[in-house]
Amino acid sequence: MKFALALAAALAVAAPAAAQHEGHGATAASAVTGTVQGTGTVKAVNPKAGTVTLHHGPIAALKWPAMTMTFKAAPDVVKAAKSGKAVTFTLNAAGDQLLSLR
Ligand SMILES: [Cu+2]
Repeated sequence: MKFALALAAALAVAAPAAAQHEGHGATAASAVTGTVQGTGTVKAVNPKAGTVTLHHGPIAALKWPAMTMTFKAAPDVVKAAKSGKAVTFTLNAAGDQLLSLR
């Protein structure tokens, strides 16, 4: 996780983004390029809606505090998500799509 944290810090310095995330308030505007890493726990999986709900730790690159939120995800990512599982995950730059988790 040291690498991921360093990366997140680098991204936070390098980028201003334009993502407004419900629940993150007005400070969520961040210009991140590439992807964003985080860690958390899967709280719910909704294959029908194509969403995964995570309780994630703080994500410096997006200026997010720890919180629970729901992300859109591709079917294979939704399939890999298991409720209750601790995961390391990757989001898109805007922080509104879950790209992968493990
Ligand atoms: Cu969040």
